[in-house]
Amino acid sequence: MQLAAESKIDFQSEIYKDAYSRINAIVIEGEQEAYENYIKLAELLPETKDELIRLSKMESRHKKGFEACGRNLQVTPDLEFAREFFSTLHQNFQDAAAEGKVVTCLLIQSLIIECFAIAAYNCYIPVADDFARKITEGVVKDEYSHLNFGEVWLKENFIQSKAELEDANRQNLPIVWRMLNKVEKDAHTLAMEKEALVEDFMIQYGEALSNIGFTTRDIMRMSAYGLTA
Ligand code: Y39
Ligand code: FE
Ligand code: FE
Ligand code: FE
Repeated sequence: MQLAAESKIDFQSEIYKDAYSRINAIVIEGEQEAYENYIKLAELLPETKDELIRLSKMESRHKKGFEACGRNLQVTPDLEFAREFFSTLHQNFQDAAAEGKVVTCLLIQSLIIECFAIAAYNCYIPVADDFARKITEGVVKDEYSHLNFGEVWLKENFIQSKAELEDANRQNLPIVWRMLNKVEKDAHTLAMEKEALVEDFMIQYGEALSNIGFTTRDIMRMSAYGLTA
């Protein structure tokens, strides 16, 4: 692992800042969409409304934190790039919400997107500038609690959710792989390796599926959909 303090990452170089304008935007846009998604989930799950509104507020705090990280490096986030980056996953969430498919919404936001965030933030922390590292360390703790919310709800409702989860996994896991391919080069410029992102994502996601109630055999089968992206 490369550590920022010991390596020669030049946070002020144009190459670094150019890559940061896209990665920082992805994170800002991701946090904004996560905020909106938890508000939508609060409507769909009125019995856990207060908890979900609390999670949505955490997401908007995360967004403010990452906006500060961009400002600190004097980088302007490329939000148009970021909206395009999330558009397919975003549309799938919107479509599912419109149909009242709460299980699909939870799989997209609380499992897939949260695992993606945890993988990205874990890989970023060791190579971040000091300012961004402190912010990201605080954020990643929250993301584990968001993932936990999804796991607990889906575990409690596993039998009636299983088929929809498998379907939603088949439709959405390949999208994450395509997203990873689109950021691979910029992530590398920030000293984050795609292999490490994939590894961390699959560990988190596999553990989540296991906690919900899927067997190892199910998890292997479901994970294979990532590979065909
Ligand atoms: O739940 C959340 O806060 C998730 C919205 C945030 C998503 C962050 C996605 C990060 C992907 C970055 C890819 C960098 C290699
Ligand atoms: Fe967040
Ligand atoms: Fe989150
Ligand atoms: Fe490398």
